[in-house]
Amino acid sequence: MESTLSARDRVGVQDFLLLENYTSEAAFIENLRRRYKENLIYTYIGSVLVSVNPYKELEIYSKQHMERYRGVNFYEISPHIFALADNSYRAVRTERRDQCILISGESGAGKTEASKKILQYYTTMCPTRHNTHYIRERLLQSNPVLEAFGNAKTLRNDNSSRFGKYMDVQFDYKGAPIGGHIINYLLEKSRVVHQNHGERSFHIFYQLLESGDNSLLTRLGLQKTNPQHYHYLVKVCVCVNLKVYFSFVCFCERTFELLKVVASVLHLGNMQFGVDEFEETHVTTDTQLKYLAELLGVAGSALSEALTHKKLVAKGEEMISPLNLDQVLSARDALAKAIYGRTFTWLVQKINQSLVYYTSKCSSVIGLLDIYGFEVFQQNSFEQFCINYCNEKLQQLFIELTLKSEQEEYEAEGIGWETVEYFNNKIICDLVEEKFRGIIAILDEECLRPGDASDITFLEKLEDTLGGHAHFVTHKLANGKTRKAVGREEFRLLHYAGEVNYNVTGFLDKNNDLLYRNLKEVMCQSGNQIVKQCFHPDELIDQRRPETAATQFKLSLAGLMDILILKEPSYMRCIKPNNGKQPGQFEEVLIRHQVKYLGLMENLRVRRAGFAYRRSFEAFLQRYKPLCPDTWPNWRGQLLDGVSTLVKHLNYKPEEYRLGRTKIFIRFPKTLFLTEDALEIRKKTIAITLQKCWRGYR
Ligand code: AOV
Ligand code: MG
Repeated sequence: MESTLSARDRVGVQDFLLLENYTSEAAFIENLRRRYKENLIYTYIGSVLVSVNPYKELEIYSKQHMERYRGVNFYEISPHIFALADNSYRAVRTERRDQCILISGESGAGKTEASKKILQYYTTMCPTRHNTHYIRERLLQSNPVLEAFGNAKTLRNDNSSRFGKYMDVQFDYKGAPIGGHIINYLLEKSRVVHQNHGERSFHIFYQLLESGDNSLLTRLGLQKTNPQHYHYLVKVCVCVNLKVYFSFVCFCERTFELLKVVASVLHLGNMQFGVDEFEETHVTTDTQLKYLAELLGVAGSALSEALTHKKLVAKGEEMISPLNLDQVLSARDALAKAIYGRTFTWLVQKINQSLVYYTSKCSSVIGLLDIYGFEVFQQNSFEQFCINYCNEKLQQLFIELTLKSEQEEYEAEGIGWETVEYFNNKIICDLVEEKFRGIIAILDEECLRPGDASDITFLEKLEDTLGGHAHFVTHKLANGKTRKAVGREEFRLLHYAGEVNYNVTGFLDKNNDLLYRNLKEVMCQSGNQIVKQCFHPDELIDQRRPETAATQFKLSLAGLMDILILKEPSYMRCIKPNNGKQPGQFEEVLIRHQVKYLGLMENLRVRRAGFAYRRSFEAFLQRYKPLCPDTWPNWRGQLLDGVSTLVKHLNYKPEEYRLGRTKIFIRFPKTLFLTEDALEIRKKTIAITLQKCWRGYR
């Protein structure tokens, strides 16, 4: 424990609860800064782990480091992600309580890296059963595959997760990993057809073009050229050095089929169309059509017909009408997005099949949640709206669970609870998801309304319904609620993490997420085994309107909350130190903002409201027993009596501490520091005495 005076001055305290001036934000930031300068990127607030992205490789993740954290009490060595991982693991192993580790923080803060480190810890440190050793490999392998298909370079992060991921790692009664399961949340598939300046599409496209060998590329009808040859990839962008993964053959015997799908998306993007003298739209790139037909295993003529016409079924009769050029282009984009999005889900299913998941009662799980972080760009659209809503939900869960568990602990230990004021973001969650008058409900209503519904009428409806809301602003309503300007096609939400303007353009289309029926029909007949599985003929029979994208997302998040609430949570809160992705740069304004919105000060206040520090009688006695002749070397009676004897010997004043049922609560950090300092001195005298004895013995 970094507790001696000089060490505390240099590297700060390893647990914010021990800050003398715990209500001061300046002291909080100063502590973070000192530690960051010393490459100590982890600090606790009690059991919550706070990390600051180092943006450089640190030598703290080796197997030796892992071993150092195995079975060690949370507070006894310096804070680490492995301590958090091990703590959850011990609860699973010894008490079979299902756990989850919730990692949050804005885009680029280090969530995905953290979740990978946790997985590495489990796959390295846990025992294995001979018949399930392959599970470790598969758990580890799932990451690069999903990252290739679901991550992309954004302005915020070169390896930004564009999908949400919840992964259960399943352990048997001996603590060996025996299975796993992944749930994916809303992939940002619009990225397939459009990227903002300076961003890229999903990694897999570039990986395929950069490292596919010539014969493979020829079979896919692709050329090893600059990615900009492909319309869907044209945006200029610096290269990112990412490892290439084509080793996922073990996941699916269908790697080539999968690459055919990837290639077909690129070909779709390069399709061109012309308008003839009858104003009908036709495919003008026959080579692309030929490749597409071959890769997707469909008839070229059927595909070109389906791309340029729409088929409606009304009262049992089919009506076919030609599409104009704009409609054709958006039908093509819709197809590319559908193919890619569904293939991604297929991939997750394949990985799940290879992982196995036991429903028996003899197992426990640790769930790892790694989602896309809160993000704000110059232009924010439907995707950012969904991503930021997801972050609101997680924040809500964090608030409810940390406060609840704090209160419960006080009750369980029979110690009085003092209420603490805090900002509850439930009001913003409601604003988005409430029935009938939430933003999603209004959006759905506009999507269903026949006639003149448009993105702008959606905006007007929002204004009518939500005009008075404290967290909702538009151009018309901006009466002093906010400092920045709101555009005429925008609405602004005052999120817990900051203000974001959303441009409504495209909201209706993206929420509808429609794919024309005749394109679906063609895909259902695909000879490509993956595409065939992704488009099921039942879809054509079902006349009901599918749930909109936002409603599906809302439902899937509600499902996620149900999963998480049944588990015992651990939290990691990641902080991004600068926007330049640079090591060693601690930008105070940026960090202060995150400390504020992650609610870290409030978290600290709640934890410190009563007592700065608590520890089980057993752990306390074990650590400090050398300080009292009655407890050293061993205490033989009740733990409570032992602790009582010890603190009396140490002269703790009654106002300094309280004994609960199983834990000692210490009010001020100073009490603990003095005890720690005394322990240091005592250990030295013990060592000297032992040396003397040893010499005498010789
Ligand atoms: P994110 O998951 O929180 O963002 P990542 O985990 O992808 O962020 O981290 C972004 C980058 O920061 C990584 O690619 C690394 O270069 C660096 N990094 C993060 N954590 C560490 C670490 N512990 N040690 C060294 N480098 C690190 V997003 O998915 O965009 O919300 O959507
Ligand atoms: Mg990520």
